[in-house]
Amino acid sequence: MGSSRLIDMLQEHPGQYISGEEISRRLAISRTAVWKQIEKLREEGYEFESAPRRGYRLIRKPEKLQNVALLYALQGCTTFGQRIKLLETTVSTQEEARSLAESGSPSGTLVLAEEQTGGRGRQGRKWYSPPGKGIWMSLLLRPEQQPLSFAPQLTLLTAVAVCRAIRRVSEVDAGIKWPNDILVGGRKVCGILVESVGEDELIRYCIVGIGMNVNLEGSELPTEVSSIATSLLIEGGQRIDRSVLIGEVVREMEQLYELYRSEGFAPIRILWEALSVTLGQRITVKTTGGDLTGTAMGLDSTGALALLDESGENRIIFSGEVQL
Ligand code: BT5
Repeated sequence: MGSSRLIDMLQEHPGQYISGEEISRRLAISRTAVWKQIEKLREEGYEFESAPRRGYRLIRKPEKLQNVALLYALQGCTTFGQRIKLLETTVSTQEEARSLAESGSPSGTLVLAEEQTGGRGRQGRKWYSPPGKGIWMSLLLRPEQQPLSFAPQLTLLTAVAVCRAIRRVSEVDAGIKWPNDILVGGRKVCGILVESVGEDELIRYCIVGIGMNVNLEGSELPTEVSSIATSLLIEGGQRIDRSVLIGEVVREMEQLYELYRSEGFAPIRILWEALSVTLGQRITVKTTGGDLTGTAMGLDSTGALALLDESGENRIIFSGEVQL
């Protein structure tokens, strides 16, 4: 309690020193108690400058996600992100979201964690999710009367939302690699995993997992992925307020989902194609039926990738791994 009053006091005068004496007087605690509180706050990630006689000033607040900041960033959303579960650490936010879905949580519920110990990608691959500097989140959606084929389109819609959000909060030129990667300069900054549970050919619920490397330094990227991965900090040279970025992603998703509901996949497809780094490229796609090489032409009306293969034949690919 005491330390939050101290923070309030330092924030009232941004950038200015407040003397230890004044703090002690205003909080009615001893000078030693002031010093102890400052030390405790330093351990929590606050950074202060202290100077003899002048006192203390706040330089940087910890980068922890906080409910208040998230609620503020999510202003304007009406269903997405209206319930938030914020965790310090968890195995995977996908699992948390799934159990919330099964216990009746509403569409739009958002699960976030500072760290995942068992974050996952597609086909059981690992997703590295070190603490404090990334966005590891899962959004529960309960689409009404949507066929199972909606899930791949939701992946593409999410990629558009993430890309637009990144471009809005940073100078970073993010692009989409079909179907679920966001790349910057050829390296992966974000991955998307949509899992769905269906019943009678219709979707009961979807869980949209988004993993984004935000404020990780080069040395903080796990060595296993350091040659293929990057972060927004590395690319843009600027720390980004994760709450703000989360707000942008979720708001974009809500708006694009509304667009999808009123006009179908066609406008999403146009936005996706404009942000794609895959189109026009000669690529090889690893599919369960073998490798296919050709030029990526675009998306078909369902969201599958249209490829003009080396014999001049048009191929439609529903799932696979693209190698650029
Ligand atoms: C993905 O899978 O890209 C989907 C990742 C989804 C992660 C989110 S985080 C919140 C939610 N909770 C979860 O448990 N998951 C979701 P895929 O296309 O299969 O790519 C996985 C591959 O990306 C790995 O095999 C690595 O090569 C690489 N990779 C792993 N961690 C990475 C990271 N932090 N940054 C960049 N690349 C990474």
